[in-house]
Amino acid sequence: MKLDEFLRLNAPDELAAMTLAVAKASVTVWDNIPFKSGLLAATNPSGETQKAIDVFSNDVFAETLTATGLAAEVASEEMAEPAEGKGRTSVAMDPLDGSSNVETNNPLGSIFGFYSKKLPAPGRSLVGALYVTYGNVMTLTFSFGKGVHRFVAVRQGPNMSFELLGVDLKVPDKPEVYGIGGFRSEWIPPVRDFVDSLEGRGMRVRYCGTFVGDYNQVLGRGGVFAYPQLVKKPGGKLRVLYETAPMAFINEQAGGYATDGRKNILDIEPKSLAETSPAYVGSASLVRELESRISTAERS
Ligand code: AFP
Repeated sequence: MKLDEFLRLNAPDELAAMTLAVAKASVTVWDNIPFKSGLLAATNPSGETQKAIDVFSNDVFAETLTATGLAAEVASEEMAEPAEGKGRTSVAMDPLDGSSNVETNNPLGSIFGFYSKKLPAPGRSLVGALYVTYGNVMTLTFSFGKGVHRFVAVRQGPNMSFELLGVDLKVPDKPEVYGIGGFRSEWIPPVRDFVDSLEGRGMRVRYCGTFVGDYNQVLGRGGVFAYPQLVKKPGGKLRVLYETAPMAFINEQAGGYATDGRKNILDIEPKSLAETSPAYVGSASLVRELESRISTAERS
């Protein structure tokens, strides 16, 4: 089944239209990555001068979403102020997640949260979320509150289509992988102790340094991705609106759990667009165990 048909049957009209717009724009971003990676000349096939890939992807997605007429605002890691629109849905995006991985050809991604309220807003006001992976294949994984679904981009000659890869994806019960960001020496002690216990349970470390890529394998294999609270950086690194809340929404729809160490990430009420939170995301029982270890350590 193709993406447009699936969305027509399974998504509210506005979200369907914005998802199709993001899908189209993500192909443009993907096609331009080689020209921004330093591998090829700094001009694209049309002879246009290239911007850095993160600025380029921000502009492509912001312009595309604004042009749908459905966005009330589009906020992004790359913009100081949101782009205003005339629609009802607020979009928060990380247009190129993992951009420091461009040169080494590690996976990259894009993350979108569709909020029913003006930003900054809590994850509980998300009506949909979506992430794109630019890996060995390009995929779109999304939820509008009724399960998590995935499409893959397929190019045949000049035509690009998105074909259904999976419906109602679930984080497997048996966890296999973990990936934790930041320096180990700076993790808070309960996180260090927890991670030390994982190999004894048969889990393997798998970490690429892109949230989308690291979470994507957790969704496929079960486990946990974390960018934890650090001793000197209690707020961690990842941004609530653009990154942790949309991924927590998808993860919850896949049967998983995501916490900032104290509460569900979706219950965070960010005070600013750029607010960060620690993030522990993945298989429900594993992440709940970690949350309880953190709260026990805080009480003692
Ligand atoms: P960049 O976009 O600067 O590459 O950062 C990526 C990211 O925000 C997120 O995608 C990763 O999970 C995290 O940072 C990795 O951070 P560390 O490099 O500190 O592990």
